[in-house]
Amino acid sequence: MARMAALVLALALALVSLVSPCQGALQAGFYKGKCGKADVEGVVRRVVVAQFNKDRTITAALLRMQFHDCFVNGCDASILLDGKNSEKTASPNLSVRGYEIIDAAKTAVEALCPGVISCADIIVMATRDAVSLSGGGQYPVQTGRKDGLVSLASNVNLPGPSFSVSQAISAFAQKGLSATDMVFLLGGHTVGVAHCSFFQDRLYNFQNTGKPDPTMDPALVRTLRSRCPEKSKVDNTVNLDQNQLSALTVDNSYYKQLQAHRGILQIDQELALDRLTNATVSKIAKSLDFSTKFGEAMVKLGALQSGSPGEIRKSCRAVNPSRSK
Ligand code: HEM
Ligand SMILES: *[C@@H]1O[C@H](CO)[C@@H](O)[C@H](O)[C@H]1NC(C)=O
Ligand SMILES: CC(=O)N[C@H]1CO[C@H](CO)[C@@H](O)[C@@H]1O
Repeated sequence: MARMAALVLALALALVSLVSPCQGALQAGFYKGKCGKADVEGVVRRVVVAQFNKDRTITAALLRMQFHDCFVNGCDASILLDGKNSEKTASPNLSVRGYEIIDAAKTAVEALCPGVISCADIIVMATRDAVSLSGGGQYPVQTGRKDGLVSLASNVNLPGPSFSVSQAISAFAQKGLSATDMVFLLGGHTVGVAHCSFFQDRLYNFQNTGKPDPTMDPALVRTLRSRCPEKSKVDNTVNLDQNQLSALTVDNSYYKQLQAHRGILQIDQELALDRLTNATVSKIAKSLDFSTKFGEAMVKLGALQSGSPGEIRKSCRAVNPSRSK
């Protein structure tokens, strides 16, 4: 009897998956059985582990890459396309890096089953693996994305580092992400670096006052001024998480630093001060389950889709030849 019910249920599910449109149907383990016996996620993970062992900063590179890919036109690997006016040439992309990690993973999966695994999915899988290697959780990613056919610098509408909290909230709301999702996602700044040019104004001439940002810990102002001299030609970098012990670790110390007025970007610091987000920051700073919640927010970021048809690219850097003509 129970077996009968299970059979009926399985049939019903099979039917539902047949009639529902493939576009947008992301699921955990999408590639299971689609590449012979190969464990696609395991193959990607091995590539990421090898790269991570050479350079622990790839976690930051991949997190930022996923944000920039998913936030512009959905997660469709449009960030990866080379070309004169493609997204990666837009100024907010200036320092997006890690393209070679995606190329290496793509080469590894293409060798097993060509034309099956999308570059968009590789970004999301590789980011998850790097996050877990850096002390975050091993969250279950969804896969089944197609790679986009369009990448235009003029479509890049990412929020800027001096956005107010309410401006940033509305930018995220336009993508269906809540203020809480946004606070968790900005937790990506628990790793990685920012160039002086993105926060220089806070050190010397905040909002044309001729003074530093009064919300920044004066000791941090001094440290950052020596790293970022006022009239320097070189654009140095500093850690986004100013707890030097955990600057490479995915944990909640970023939020604790914000509470100590040691945020680097203006938007970082404002999260802890604005009444729209300060309660969430306090909660996360005290919490023990940041990894889990961060993973859930990354899955939501990964669910953003453009709705336009796509393909499985042969090379992550170019649309397939039959299309590009
Ligand atoms: C309001 C939203 C956001 C703004 C304004 C913003 C802005 C920035 C800026 C200005 C930088 C410095 C870039 C540089 O100096 O080269 C940066 C770095 C970074 N961002 Fe964001 N970001 C936002 C959201 C996010 C999200 C949602 C994630 C990921 C979940 C993320 C992950 C990163 C990482 C990991 C870095 C360091 C990259 C590296 O070390 O190579 N950011 N962000
Ligand atoms: C958030 O900020 C508001 C206004 O600045 C303040 O009244 C409130 O107590 C703060 N809440 C928390 C949880 O810090
Ligand atoms: C990696 C990459 O293509 N970066 C580009 C980002 O945008 C600037 C111009 O805005 C280009 O010069 C970079 O090459």
